[in-house]
Amino acid sequence: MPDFEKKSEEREYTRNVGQFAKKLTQPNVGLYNHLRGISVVNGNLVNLPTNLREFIEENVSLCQPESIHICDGSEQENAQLLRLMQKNGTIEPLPKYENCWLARTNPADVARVEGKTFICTQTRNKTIPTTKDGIKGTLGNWISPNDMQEAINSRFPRCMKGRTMYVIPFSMGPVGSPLSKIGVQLTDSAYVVASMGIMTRMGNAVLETLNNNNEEFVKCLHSVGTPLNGIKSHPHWPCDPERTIILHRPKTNEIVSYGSGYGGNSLLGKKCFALRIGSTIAKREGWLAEHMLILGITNPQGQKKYIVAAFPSACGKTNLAMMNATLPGYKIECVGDDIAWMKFDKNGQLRAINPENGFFGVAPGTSYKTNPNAMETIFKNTIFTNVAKTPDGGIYWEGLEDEVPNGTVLKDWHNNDWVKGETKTPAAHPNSRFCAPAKQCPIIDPQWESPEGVPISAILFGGRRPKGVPLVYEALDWDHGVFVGASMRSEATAAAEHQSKVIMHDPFAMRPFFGYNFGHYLSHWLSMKEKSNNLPKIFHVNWFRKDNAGKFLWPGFGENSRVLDWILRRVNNDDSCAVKTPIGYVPNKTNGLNLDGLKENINLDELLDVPRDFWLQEIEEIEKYFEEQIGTDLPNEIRAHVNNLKSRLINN
Ligand code: OXD
Ligand code: MN
Repeated sequence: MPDFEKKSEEREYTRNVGQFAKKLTQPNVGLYNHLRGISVVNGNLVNLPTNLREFIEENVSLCQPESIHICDGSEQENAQLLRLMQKNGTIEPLPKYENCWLARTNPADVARVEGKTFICTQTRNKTIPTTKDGIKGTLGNWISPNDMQEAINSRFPRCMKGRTMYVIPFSMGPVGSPLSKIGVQLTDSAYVVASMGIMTRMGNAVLETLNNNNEEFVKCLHSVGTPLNGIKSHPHWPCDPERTIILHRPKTNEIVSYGSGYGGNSLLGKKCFALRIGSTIAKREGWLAEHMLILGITNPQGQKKYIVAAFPSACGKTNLAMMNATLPGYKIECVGDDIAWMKFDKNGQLRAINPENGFFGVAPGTSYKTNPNAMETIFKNTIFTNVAKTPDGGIYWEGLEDEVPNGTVLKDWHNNDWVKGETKTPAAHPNSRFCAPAKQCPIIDPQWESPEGVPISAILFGGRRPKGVPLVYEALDWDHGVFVGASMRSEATAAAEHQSKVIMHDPFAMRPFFGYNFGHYLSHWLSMKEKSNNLPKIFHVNWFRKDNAGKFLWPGFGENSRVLDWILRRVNNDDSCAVKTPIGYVPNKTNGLNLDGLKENINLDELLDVPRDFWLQEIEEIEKYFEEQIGTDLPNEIRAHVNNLKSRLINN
């Protein structure tokens, strides 16, 4: 079709949808639920608040779906979506378990795409710090308003042709909590709807809150897209990897995602809303949106405290959040495994909610040995993606070797035969996932949905550091703690498109998730100290230190309760268990860590050592990183801490 004809057809269509939109705003509009070929197959547009109806109409006009489905969040709706996906080959049942499903993605759509994720602000410096000349910035990607519009214009028109547009009203956080926020995602993926139904509170209750309070909502538009040359491979998992783009406009609380159906790219409540847009809202409103687990820990005296912890993707946040403590008398309960929204209350107590409603956990490595509570969580009402399947309709991934005999022929994540003990390629993709309801976790905290949030006593930062970084250390004060968060580094993971094993800077475990300039984010964190006389203490942990032979020095998992015990003692101002080093307080070697009953021999000298040469090099590296990446946006307090650490190391 010549271009001008295409344009005139587009104009005609826009006019039609415009009329459709106009009619929808008139009384009795239910009559028009089947208008101009766009049928509303579930729900009724007339019942929606005007701002939501306008959002839908605009994007119907842009994306031209065949039908609209307003999600109510009911069991029947979910069952209907599952049936549809089964029919289309998107999922298959896992008959070994109760209501569990396996999805296999297009192998080109398996992880978050950090390089294609952008924040849109008028000026670049609002989004990313100004880097030193010639240095490529690694703290997010900026896009101008014009380029964002261009990116949308070149991808979205008619992108939902022949498909259903689902309207997902969802709440991040318990519906109605003062700490919660509402979003509405439009998507053409039933898989996304089913997953959002697990990961968020979704459906009519949220619509009611929107209606009653006339609330603003975060506008999320998502399409799996269609490649320019049409879908050739994997028709059960449409996507457009070459043109995938994830866009955020903080000023208007908008998220626009095109081309991917998987994970953080498409479940827009998670990274896009709860972290990127969330952090910009938090900055405006004076709170914190962080990539942190939340757990409750009760000691043998019955004293309960809550802590949050920020580790980069796939560093064991889910394992820690659901840990079975090995230290007698200790109990861990899980509030959340990935994201914390935190605010100081009027008494200066930091309180946190988990904005999510489910776990989207990395499957490989999860086992009865590493995380029995996750295993108890995931065998009903769960969607697994890119894991392998056993002949009896169960799941399999690397880490479950003890569960399946050698010689068993499985189907790997590509749906090819895979022989246990023989085939050399991984059975499951390294970023394969389970998506399971949080309430199924056997150790879910009784307060996990508390609308006011749980009180936080300690903040942990951490990462995978094979060398030099002790098992645990405590920051000297709040500002120093912010410096520790800013200095975080870790081995890269499979959750994104990076190669493994490189030690990467990942400040606050937020590097891929900042919604605004990291220098300004640091100032925001520093400013929090004005809000309280009772600030949580800040710690850094590293379960992954190795000896010279490459062997882990610490057993990790449930034994990490011993580290939490030390942290609680520090929170309770026990000075007898710590010694001061140039980097902060570490457990003293005589009565620091409680090692009673630990089977392994622990080399405490190596595990807790703070090697001067290593740290002199580390601080050089951190200073270089700050100068190159944050430049003039680095707050003076953080610069002072670089110099202070240097002189403590030199004078020690
Ligand atoms: C996640 C991640 O999926 O951090 O939680 O990548
Ligand atoms: Mn995460």
